[in-house]
Amino acid sequence: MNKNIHTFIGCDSDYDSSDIVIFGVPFDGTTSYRPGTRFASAAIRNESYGIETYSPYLDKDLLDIKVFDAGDLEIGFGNTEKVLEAIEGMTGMLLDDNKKPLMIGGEHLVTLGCVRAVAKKYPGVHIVHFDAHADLRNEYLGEKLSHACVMRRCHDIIGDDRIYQFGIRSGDREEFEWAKDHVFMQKFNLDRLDAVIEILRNKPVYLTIDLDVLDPSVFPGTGTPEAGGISFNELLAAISKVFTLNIVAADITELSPVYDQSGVSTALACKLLREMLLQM
Ligand SMILES: [Mn+2]
Repeated sequence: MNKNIHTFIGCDSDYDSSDIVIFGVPFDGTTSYRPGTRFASAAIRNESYGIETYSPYLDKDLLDIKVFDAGDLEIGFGNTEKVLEAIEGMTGMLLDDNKKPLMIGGEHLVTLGCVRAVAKKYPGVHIVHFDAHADLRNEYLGEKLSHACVMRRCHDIIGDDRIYQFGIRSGDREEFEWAKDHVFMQKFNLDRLDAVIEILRNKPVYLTIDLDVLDPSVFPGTGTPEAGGISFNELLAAISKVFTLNIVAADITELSPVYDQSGVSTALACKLLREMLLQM
């Protein structure tokens, strides 16, 4: 008899022997349009049993690597700063234990908690950011801690020329103007990724994937769908390049399973997570 353990498929190694640690943050407290990302990490664990542990893309298997699934952070709603502190604490502990954190959101603001911890450990960290949205507002509806401001808050910490955005096709005029002087922004697609990879070689890199970078036709399960996105194969090829860099931590955010009754979006997230784990 085995005890009932519910992890992402193939990720049931113990903490001490694991190199990578997954944790979920079921938080969507600042979501402005359609909430629901709080259900993403549980859905990803559930539906992960629908995919294989083996990746034919990489000829690697989750059963051959050591990953600890720490479950979901216990968080309250109503105090965003407290949630971010919990994420920062968790990430900092994992980094101190020489683990690579892979966080499952949640809305995109959760990235800020992780980046706070990563920037303390690796002051020279750079961020690679895939998203439909610039997320560069200084405030949104009077709130500075908002999913719509997350990359701006990361910029507050790490400064100019450290954030590399791809796939961006939504934001207000001010964000796009501000971006010109402070971040690298590739609008609409993944062009120039190869050049960025060369710039970031030998630097510590944080990878954040807002899944709405994908076209809503392949990924409808998200709160703020934005037409004109990239394909799954394009994202897969891109992250394979990004993982040739020194990735010190990563996240995937903004899956909102309830908006895709077909379950395809969750299945896609599971597959992407497997490919990330195998390359991390
Ligand atoms: Mn987005």
